[in-house]
Amino acid sequence: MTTPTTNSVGTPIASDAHSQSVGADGAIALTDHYLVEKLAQFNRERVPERVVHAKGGGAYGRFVTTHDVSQYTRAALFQPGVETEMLARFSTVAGEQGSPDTWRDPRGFSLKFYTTEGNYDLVGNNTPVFFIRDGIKFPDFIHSQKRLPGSNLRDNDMQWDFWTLSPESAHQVTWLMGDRGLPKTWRHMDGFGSHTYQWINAAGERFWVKYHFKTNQGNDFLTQAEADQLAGSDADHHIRDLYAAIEDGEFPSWTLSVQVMPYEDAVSYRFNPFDLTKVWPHGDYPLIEVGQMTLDRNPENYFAEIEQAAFSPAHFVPGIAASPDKMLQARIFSYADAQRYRVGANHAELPVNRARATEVDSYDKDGQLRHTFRSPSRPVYAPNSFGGPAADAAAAGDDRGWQSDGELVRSAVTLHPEDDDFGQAGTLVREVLSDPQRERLVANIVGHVGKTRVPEIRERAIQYWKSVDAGLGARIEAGLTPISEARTSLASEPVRTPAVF
Ligand code: HDE
Repeated sequence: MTTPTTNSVGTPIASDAHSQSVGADGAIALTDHYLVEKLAQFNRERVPERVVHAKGGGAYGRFVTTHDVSQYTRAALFQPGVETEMLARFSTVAGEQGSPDTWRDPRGFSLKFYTTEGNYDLVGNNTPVFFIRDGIKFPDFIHSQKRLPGSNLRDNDMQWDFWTLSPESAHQVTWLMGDRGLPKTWRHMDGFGSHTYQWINAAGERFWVKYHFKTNQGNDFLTQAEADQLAGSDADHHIRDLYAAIEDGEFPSWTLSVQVMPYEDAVSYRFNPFDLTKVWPHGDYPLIEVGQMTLDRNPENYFAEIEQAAFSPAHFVPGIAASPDKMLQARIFSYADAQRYRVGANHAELPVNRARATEVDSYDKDGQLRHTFRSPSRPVYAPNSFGGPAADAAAAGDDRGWQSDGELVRSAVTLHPEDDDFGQAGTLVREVLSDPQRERLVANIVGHVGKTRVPEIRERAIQYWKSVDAGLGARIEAGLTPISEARTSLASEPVRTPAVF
């Protein structure tokens, strides 16, 4: 038995095929409020897309803590045996909502854990480092990765101009130009918290940690040719793969391990342990297994649950806190600000963003689309004499942060003995990559730098790679020579190139 279609307030409607008009062929009547409602609602179906990580997909799942790490953290979700419902969203960075899943890019790896102490968000990437180490450069960095102001085209000169003028980017660009820049699917890539975070145990002892989610499906990648082909034949390749795998009961899973650095080690460590362009060699701080993350439920409604999902690095829970990483601190402001703009002041009330395993009991009230509220007998201010909730430092856990002092300055981070911009990128190339991976890295870089048109930028890119590794740089230079020569011969002909800046 078909139920009647209704309008937005539940009233059955007469037709979804014919507007109300004067006679069959006459003027449409403004009294056709259903026609008006339908067209007006249609105009308002989009919320502003994410300014970065716009293209993505996700699924629900669960995290199970399988090992005892309670000596490092009191966080409820990381106590042995605890199972926590969660949501994951994976994404590219620079592409808009309709862009191909298989463009070369880092992949977002956003996790929301609905814990008994409130929602904990860990918003990382599929690479352990990042392009910059100070958030003030982030808008400029993203501008250089997106589109030229005049032609609205993406531009390799912009990308390499920014990267070669920001040498701290070398480690992440080496990851990006390698296999990790083109994961075969989201199931076949690792995830990282990237930043250094702070864990605090029940005794109030503090530790520095880095998160590693190792895919249990094994890392796998696309070649540039495969990725280019898929970009044309199936722009939603990664979304489709994850959705179908879960539909088919092939639930992807990851093993979470952490590296733990004793609080006191940070000051004298050989690298700045809070510099997001650096990793901690596993020989210094080995991986300690924590638990298993499994994704086993697709969203019922993409827009409601994925497009409006609000992940924020500011969503800590007791036993987990920030660190002196400047990038993490800048992100603590930015995400909720982006969500207030994109989704609205009360985005945390949406089912996907609301705490699920505990009660929200705050003094927040009103604001657009507010629809949850407390009993009228409950005070709306603190302190109060009428039994409203009160802040509880013990329940909130230790948020002393860390020891810090000094004049307010604008400067680069403090360098530690082995800190430089190219060292870890060179180690990655020489000691971590296999020969086939190095071959693909050279080919990918030659292909990408080869699309630059400004000779000075191309020359600077060659020096950039020679600074990473002399042999690698020489091979890239050799690979670019024919392209540069061809460009030089062409330069004599009047070629119209889009204005670069
Ligand atoms: Fe983001 N980033 N980011 N980012 N980022 C956003 O927040 C920002 C950075 C990452 O699936 C935005 O809600 C600043 C590092 C992911 O919904 C925005 C800085 C890492 C996602 C924002 C960074 C990330 C975002 C846009 C420099 C890896 C998708 C929409 C300090 C460790 C989250 C939004 C999702 C999204 C700001 C750098 C990863 C604009 C200011 C480093 C995975 O607020």
